Amino acid sequence: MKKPRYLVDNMYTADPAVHVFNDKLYIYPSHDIESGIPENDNGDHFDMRDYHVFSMDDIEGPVTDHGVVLDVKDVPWAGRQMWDTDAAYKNGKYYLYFPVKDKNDIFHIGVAVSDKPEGPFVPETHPMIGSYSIDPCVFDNEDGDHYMYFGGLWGGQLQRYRNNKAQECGAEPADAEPALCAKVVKLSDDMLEFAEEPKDLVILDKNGEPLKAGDHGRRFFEASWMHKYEGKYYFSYSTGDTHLLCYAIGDNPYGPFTYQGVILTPVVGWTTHHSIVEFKGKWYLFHHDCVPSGGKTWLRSLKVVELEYNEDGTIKTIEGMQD
Ligand code: FUB
Repeated sequence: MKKPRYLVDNMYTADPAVHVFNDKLYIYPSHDIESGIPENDNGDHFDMRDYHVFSMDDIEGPVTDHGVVLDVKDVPWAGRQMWDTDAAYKNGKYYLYFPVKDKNDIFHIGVAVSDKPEGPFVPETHPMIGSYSIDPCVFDNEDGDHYMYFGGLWGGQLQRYRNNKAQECGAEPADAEPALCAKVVKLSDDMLEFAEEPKDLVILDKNGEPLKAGDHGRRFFEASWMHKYEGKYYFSYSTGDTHLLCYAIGDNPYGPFTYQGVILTPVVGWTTHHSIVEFKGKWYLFHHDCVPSGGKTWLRSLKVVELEYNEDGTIKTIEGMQD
């Protein structure tokens, strides 16, 4: 597959988390809707209310919609805005992790459980204790441990926190200060809670210095994803206001990670968000853009394109605006 392919044409879908379960691809996206809320820097126009799951037997084949698998009405603690989700498998159960604002408009991360990868999922009665901000990505380290990566700036509220505590007037650091970090945390054995305090996922430049808050072309903004390639850990993410998908490489799930480069140049639309997965011997980048909605940044559409590595393990940059 050399050209990107749109995957879903009867609804708007974004933020794809993709996993191989039982030899099939399962896609866990956000479900974008037109709710009429005006666009702002707080992301209020991303007013999503449920999740669908999709599956594919083949990368070129049909995409099956498994319908609504979790609705905001069924989450007792939820207020509004179901954003980027992810899923994981352990010991015969599937877990759906989702950020949603509580009734005081503060994002937390919830978890819902199913016997099947396609759901439906039954939510726990409370958010994961100690969780905050958005964009959970859950990585199976294939040694019995799962790690969650999370966080997002601006509307994602990460700037309100230091050392996992909410600040009175949380703001981003000054440009010359180290950038705010994505968070990484090991999950409990039962997959329902954090097993420890979340830690900073530090991204270093080639001189071993943490990226600075003013380095908008490289610093973490949102959309964490983790994958492993040839024994190395690849942390990828969006730079937000510079609209790039970038990556950094480390030797273990906690890092530190060293910045490497751009995976995807800007797409049509403000946000960019992705997952990277190996399927039947090839690697794919799932992502989204706003071409089908005519550029409405809150109405996005899923795409997939093949991703290639160079011999040294770096990733070949993909053009976001190719046909
Ligand atoms: O879909 C809402 C938000 O937009 C996600 O949580 C961010 O990553 C961005 O894609």
